[in-house]
Amino acid sequence: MADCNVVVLISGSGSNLQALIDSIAHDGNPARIAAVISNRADAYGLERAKQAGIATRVLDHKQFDGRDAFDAALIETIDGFDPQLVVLAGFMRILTGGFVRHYEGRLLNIHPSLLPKYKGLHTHQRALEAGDREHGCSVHFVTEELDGGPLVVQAVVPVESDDTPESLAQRVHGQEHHIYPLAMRWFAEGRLRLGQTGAQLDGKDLPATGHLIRT
Ligand code: NHR
Ligand code: GAR
Repeated sequence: MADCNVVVLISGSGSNLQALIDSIAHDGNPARIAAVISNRADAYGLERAKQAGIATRVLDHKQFDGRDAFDAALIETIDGFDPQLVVLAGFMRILTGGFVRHYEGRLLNIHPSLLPKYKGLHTHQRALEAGDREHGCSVHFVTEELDGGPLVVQAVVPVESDDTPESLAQRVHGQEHHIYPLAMRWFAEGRLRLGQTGAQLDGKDLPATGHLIRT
């Protein structure tokens, strides 16, 4: 792929954004982050973007009359940067079908569970309450089905007997910071695409779990 301009959407601390920035600065990741957009003005990730010289925008969902109006404004802002890829990195607003279809095949999300387990929120607590021995994180193409789109890569994290939601979240985060730069790199290199039947890497269908990494 000649150019891969990326727009990153955040709502919070932006540690995944930082991992993407670092992989470009230090590991030769060929993607270029054109802008970071937050729905919250106080998101710390905006500071990380400014530190890295990346354009930032804030679009506060509370200033819009409903999800359709917010998503329409979001599309306009994103498309002003002409991205080949849009990356959700801790973005906490559910997106409308219209938004998701507009970016079909060029919209990635990272989710803190081994999807299809634990879609939605509070994933670490739910994995502990279920007594799971393994937990982890997933990168997937976003489709209209919330947290249900084709998987690109998953990292498995063993659960320890004395884990709390916080301690488990911390180790899962560590893996998120590996797999998101990896997925962005594959996309920027033109190796990753969304095919008719799911995600493809180097022209071959990925397994239903995506590329699986065990630590
Ligand atoms: N939108 C679509 N259509 N499909 C997906 O797969 C999406 C998506 C938007 C965001 C991230 C997702 C996650 O990885 C994501 C995937 C927010 C919520 C949520 O309930 C759920 C899932 C995800 C993100 N948000 C509340 C809402 O009403 C607000 C919660 C808050 O503000 O704290 O939008 O987990
Ligand atoms: C990450 O753990 C990400 O997987 C999760 O929020 C965190 C954001 O951290 N995403 C969701 O829960 C989406 N609903 P970060 O702001 O430090 O990257």
